[in-house]
Amino acid sequence: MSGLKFELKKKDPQSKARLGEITTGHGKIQTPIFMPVGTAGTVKSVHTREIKEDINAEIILGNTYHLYLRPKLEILEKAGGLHKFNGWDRPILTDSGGYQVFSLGDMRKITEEGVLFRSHIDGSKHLFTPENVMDTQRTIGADIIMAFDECTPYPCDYAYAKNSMERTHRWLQRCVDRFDSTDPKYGYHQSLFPIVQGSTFKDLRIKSAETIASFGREGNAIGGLSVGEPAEDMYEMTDLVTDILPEDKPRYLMGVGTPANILEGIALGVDMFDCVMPTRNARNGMLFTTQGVINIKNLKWADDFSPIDEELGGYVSTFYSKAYLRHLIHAKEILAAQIASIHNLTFYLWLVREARKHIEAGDFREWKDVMVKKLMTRL
Ligand code: PRF
Repeated sequence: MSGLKFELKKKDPQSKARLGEITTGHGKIQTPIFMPVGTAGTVKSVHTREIKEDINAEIILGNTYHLYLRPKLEILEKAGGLHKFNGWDRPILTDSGGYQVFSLGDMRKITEEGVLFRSHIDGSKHLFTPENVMDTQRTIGADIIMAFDECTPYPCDYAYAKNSMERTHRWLQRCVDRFDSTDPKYGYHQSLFPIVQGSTFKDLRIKSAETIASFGREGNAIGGLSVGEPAEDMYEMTDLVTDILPEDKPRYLMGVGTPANILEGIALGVDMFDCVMPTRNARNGMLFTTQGVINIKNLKWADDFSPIDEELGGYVSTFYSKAYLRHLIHAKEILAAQIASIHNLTFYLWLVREARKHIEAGDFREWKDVMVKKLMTRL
């Protein structure tokens, strides 16, 4: 069973952007990459075949918190893991619950042992510890699994951020001990990525990045950002951290973000991104297009029979018109969520593919500066 491989193929001369390739037990991932979020084992309103063939996603995300509560581990284990359960045979990454217990669970109580919380589904009580979260992610069977951390809220005072970061580091040691003393359940390798925290404090971010790097794992993540802080702070912290995390391992910026955030993150040396934005906003009528952002609910689209996004290409974006999608959204038709989600995800995967092309061509920086402005235009 071979480990995760990361090949660094090219570096952009005018930024920290990199082109790479990750090899997992379920195939290769070209980086920089965007990972559609499939919280409960499904990318909401999108078929597995569409994620593969229309959107061309190379890896999707699942959430430990949700899958543990429902359908529960017994079912996932009986299925032979999440890949078998949902039919997705490319790579999967699972988040540890270190974010969801804080954003979704009621009555969370954090102790050195772990986090006690109540299920948002039925109010039942559960304890997540670094150890049981590793076991749970072994059972779900993702190719890449995340360490159990605390994502600090924003704003957050220095003392809280420091204590929390130090506890996240202690939890990481416990995650590593458990993970390294257990085996994968389904015959392919799993990799554990640790997570940098430290809120928006420079010295804490530096300390955390150094600590995380010293564990020498197969990849590293940056957490605790995109939680309400100004974008400049997010970029400044990311910049500091990517200077410290090893160059020869993939770097994952968790829960980020808008198309512009992703391009800036790539310029700062990040290789992997995930965000609910393309799917969640799709369901509310917000479309990301090659020409800028559209609120498809607006009256101005009522009789616009042009394709959703001609330049983007792809089946739904060229087959359906803006006027028709606007009608479906207003009529609260299920098809609206399907078309809008597939369109937005096709756009996000197009965006990272274009970024890779421009890193390859050596003009990423110039392209990124023009693109960021264009993508923020409201049409
Ligand atoms: N930790 C974990 N998951 C996350 C985050 C984090 O800090 C974030 C922060 N944006 C998103 N998802 N475990």
